[in-house]
Amino acid sequence: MELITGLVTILSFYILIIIILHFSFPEPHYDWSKIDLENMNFPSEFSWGVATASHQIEGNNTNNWSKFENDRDIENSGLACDHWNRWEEDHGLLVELGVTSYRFSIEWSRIQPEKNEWNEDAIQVYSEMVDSLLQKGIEPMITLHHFSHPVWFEKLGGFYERENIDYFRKYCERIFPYFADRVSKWCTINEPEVFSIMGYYMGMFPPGKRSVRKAIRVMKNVMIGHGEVYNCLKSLKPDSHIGLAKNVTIFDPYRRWNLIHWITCYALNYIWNGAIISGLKKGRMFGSSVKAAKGSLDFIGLNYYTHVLTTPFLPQTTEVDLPARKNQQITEFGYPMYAEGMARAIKILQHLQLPIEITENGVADKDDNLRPNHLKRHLWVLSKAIERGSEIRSYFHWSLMDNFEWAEGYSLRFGLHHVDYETQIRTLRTSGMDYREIINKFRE
Ligand code: GCO
Repeated sequence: MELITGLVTILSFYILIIIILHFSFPEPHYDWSKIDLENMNFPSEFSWGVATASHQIEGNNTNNWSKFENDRDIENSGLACDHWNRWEEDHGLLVELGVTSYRFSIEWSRIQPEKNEWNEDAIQVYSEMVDSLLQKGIEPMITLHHFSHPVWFEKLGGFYERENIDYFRKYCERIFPYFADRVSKWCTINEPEVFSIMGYYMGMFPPGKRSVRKAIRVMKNVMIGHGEVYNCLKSLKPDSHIGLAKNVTIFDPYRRWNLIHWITCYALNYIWNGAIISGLKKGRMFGSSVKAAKGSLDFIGLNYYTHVLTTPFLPQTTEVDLPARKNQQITEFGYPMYAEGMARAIKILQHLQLPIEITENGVADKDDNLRPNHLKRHLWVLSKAIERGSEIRSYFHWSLMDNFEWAEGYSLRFGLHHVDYETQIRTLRTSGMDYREIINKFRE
């Protein structure tokens, strides 16, 4: 009898916990058939953009990534979109789209190919790019580190070694003055969590390591690096706007009645989102100090793509389809389309009490079947968040054109423009036309 009473008590307790979790952390799914996607509103000063990254589009870079591509025998980025030679043409595409801003990254390995070698010509090219954008009325946002860095830095241990942070800071300090008079928006680091976890735990990004301990150490160092660069650049030009691009992935338990799934969800959310927010807010992550990162932001960039349904059996590679809810559409990356999560990601970042820039959002979809709807749903969610009072200043679609998608190579196409890699011809997709129309409707 006592055993039965005991079991009933445990069971009731379990059910109570699950009920509390279920109602405290809902997973909303809208009935999109009842939503009028035309019904959106954006303030006239809202900034409309697209985003790219140097290694994914420029072609012929020699950096940690090109080295990894060769060492691992994975698909080579090669000529990519040959943007280094075609950037003027590509700036024309920006004008055709009607964007008011453009996020791109400067390739560290072009500017400092060796530890003691600086390439002024490369700086000059980026400087011309900035002039060209400004002449076209397009505001540049520069990312200083978007996954790629010079081979010599990688050989020294990259961000794994705390003392190497100095090289990154010195590099940023050196190039910043060339642009600071014309560029006011900067992202120090793109996705510190993706960079560390993919490179040091999943082993799918350089340097291809597989250790949780290493990934955490790199994440902390990258955040210290971010903080140091922020402080350094702000001292050079206090009125610049400096932030970082944070990938916020939403984690939900796969089975909402399973406590183990909730526990995994909580742990992953801390590692991916919570730790970095804590580093930025409190200067502490994973129980240790990252003091330089505390308060080191003028805005927070949000890169939003999807939610992950958690079980204790975590995928060890991105080459598997992640679990999804019954009616969800699956993107070519293997994760579901979940626009509702963008509102949740915004809420998470609101803990930082800073303006938000949507620095990335997009979808891998080679035939452009999903992208028009994907784009509109996310913009609709964004527009509602703004109506509710969230301070969101911009939206940068990922990406201007198809490009080298890291570990996935050229198999995934994220572009508003299709790129024919044989001829380098760019062709605007239907989604690109839709984006152009939306921008046109709302821009000043
Ligand atoms: C990232 C990067 C981009 C990707 C994009 C699509 O999130 O990995 O910032 O470089 O190409 O997110 O996956």
